[in-house]
Amino acid sequence: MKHKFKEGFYWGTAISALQTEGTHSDDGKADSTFDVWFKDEPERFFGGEGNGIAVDFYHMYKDDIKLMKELNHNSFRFSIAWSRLIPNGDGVLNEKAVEFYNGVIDELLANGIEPFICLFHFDMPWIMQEKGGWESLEVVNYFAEYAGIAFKLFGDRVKKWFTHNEPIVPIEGCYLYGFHYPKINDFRRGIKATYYTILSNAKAVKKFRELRERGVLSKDSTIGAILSMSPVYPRDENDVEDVKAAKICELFFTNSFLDPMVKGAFNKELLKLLKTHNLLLDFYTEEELTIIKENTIDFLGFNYYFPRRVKSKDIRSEGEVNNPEYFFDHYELPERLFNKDRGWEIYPKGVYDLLMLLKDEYSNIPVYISENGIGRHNGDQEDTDENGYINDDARIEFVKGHLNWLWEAQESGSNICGYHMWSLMDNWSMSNAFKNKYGFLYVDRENGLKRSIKKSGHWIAKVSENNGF
Ligand code: BGP
Repeated sequence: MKHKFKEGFYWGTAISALQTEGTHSDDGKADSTFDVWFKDEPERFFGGEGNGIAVDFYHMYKDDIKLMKELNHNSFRFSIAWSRLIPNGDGVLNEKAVEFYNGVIDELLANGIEPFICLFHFDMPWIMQEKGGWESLEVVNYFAEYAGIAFKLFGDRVKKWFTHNEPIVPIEGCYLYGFHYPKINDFRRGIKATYYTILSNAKAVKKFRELRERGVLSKDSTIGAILSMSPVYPRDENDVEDVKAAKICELFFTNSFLDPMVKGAFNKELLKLLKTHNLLLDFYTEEELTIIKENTIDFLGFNYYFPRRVKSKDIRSEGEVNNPEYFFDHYELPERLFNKDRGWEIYPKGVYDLLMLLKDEYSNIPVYISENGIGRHNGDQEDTDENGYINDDARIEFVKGHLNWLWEAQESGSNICGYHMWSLMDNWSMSNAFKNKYGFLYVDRENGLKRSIKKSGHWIAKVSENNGF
């Protein structure tokens, strides 16, 4: 076998609460921004479908865990819905939520699957949004309190924790490009929310460390964050302006979160750029900067879907900077391989380039791929045979390509320790609703949400069993 992964390599998948659990508000869950937004503007969601019962992981988790076992998972990432666990936001627990998450954790452990828990995967409780969401220091403190509660409730069994999933996405969606509620287009507010999200990470990490030191959490528990990462490539690496454009893009989309979370300090070049454009806000305190400095993450998860390709501006920007694209244009590689259902370029080597960046510039922090995958709409349909079996060879090729480069990175000294695919099963997503199907499991929404394993699921089961391919 050529591609053998190191011992203890984590194999599995990821899901999030919002996208799979289903709301089930009769069991005490309060609204998140997505619930409210859907009530107001259902037309913003593909097919006019809200998350509703999603794929009902809330009731079907035991059977889903059986299927994970068939896929030979040794680990699995899911998220807690803050608005389910603490519906009023004030520390009073929803016992049904505690029961549900305990059930999931215990069932995973009974099946030899290590739980990885993420605290925030896009689903801001409405009550917190009303207090200002990530623009509010009060919400930051509530988040740290929620984190502490979750650590105490579940940390006796869960050893792998994450504060945020792709924290840049709510910034892009809520404050820059309008694809998440409250759909604001205001760079300065986005920068403020970025800062407070970073502070919330550090405060949750601080709480985690205190509890670990006091022996409430086991000594080998670790905490990380999950970032959405794309390598940034200039159109022409010999063109100074293109290279400069790519560098700026990287400052905004990579260094913004990675530097404070891993190195404990904001990137100096990014700060300089913000200052030059009068975007550097001055509401932070020295005490907060110290918290950020002293509470960096133990390990990193990153989600990789596509690379970013960038060129210098065709038309020079003028006036106020209102988003990062003030500084660069996106560029499409004419000969690129891409997923026509989703429009994203497929570039497996990107994963290697990112891992080398972490190795060389971020002290080779322990890292694992926390999402990677291919969202197919017509593709999965076209590959379905007359018995309803999905022969998704394209997904297998996609995974194989990325695993190949992951293995190359391992051989080149990367501290890579696992691979989670997005996703266990087809699920609902923010605004794309049920359009893009990412699962190793097909979910038959016409037939009681019945799950069945796709060809790619059978394939990955073998890879996981053999710890390579
Ligand atoms: C990631 C998110 C996931 C998931 C995925 C696919 O950014 O962390 O939650 O939804 O993207 O996105 P989409 O369903 O929009 O294709």
